Amino acid sequence: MTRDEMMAAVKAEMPERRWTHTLGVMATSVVLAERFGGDPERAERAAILHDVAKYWPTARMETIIREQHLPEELLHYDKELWHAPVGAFVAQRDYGVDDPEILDAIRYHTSGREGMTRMDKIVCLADYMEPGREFPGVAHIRELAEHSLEQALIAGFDSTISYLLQQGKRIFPLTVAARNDLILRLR
Ligand code: DGI
Ligand code: FE
Ligand code: FE
Ligand code: FE
Repeated sequence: MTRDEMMAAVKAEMPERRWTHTLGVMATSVVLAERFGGDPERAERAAILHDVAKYWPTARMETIIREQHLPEELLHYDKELWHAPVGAFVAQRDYGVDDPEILDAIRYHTSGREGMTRMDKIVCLADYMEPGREFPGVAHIRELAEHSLEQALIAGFDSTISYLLQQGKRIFPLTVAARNDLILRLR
């Protein structure tokens, strides 16, 4: 599938404001890949598809999680987490993506994971800091991202974890593992 075909198909899956967010994640992923020695074209592909399943009905995502043997543990955490692994499955099945790094960047763009690849980090951070994002601390994340992919991403996870704590929500273990691992490797 060409880049334009993929963009048109993804756009049709979501409301206008989510498509605008996707365009922001695409542009930011390219900038970050150029800044930090990643592959801009492949990072952009992952960005196009990263939220492809965001507006799927919960039941449809749950069915895929069960049928495709995605981690069922997800079902015991916030539904907001589900669209990422489901999106990776959809990218492969419906969009013909077979590049494992692109699929992983989609799969882990929400939770993060231990041992994040450069592409995982780029897409996850771009998702936090694309120009349309507004949340407390986003300006600081953008500043850190001028120099360090890892420090900016840690600040992103910190803000998500703080938010989840504040809301009294469960924290998916991969997010804690991702943050711990990034901090360990910084030393
Ligand atoms: O899909 P987006 O809105 O662009 O962003 P995303 O895929 O990063 O989803 C973020 C949402 O997921 C945010 O509202 C917080 C929520 N969430 C719930 N539990 C967790 C979580 N995010 C992480 N990283 N870890 C969690 O345990
Ligand atoms: Fe997302
Ligand atoms: Fe994210
Ligand atoms: Fe997103």
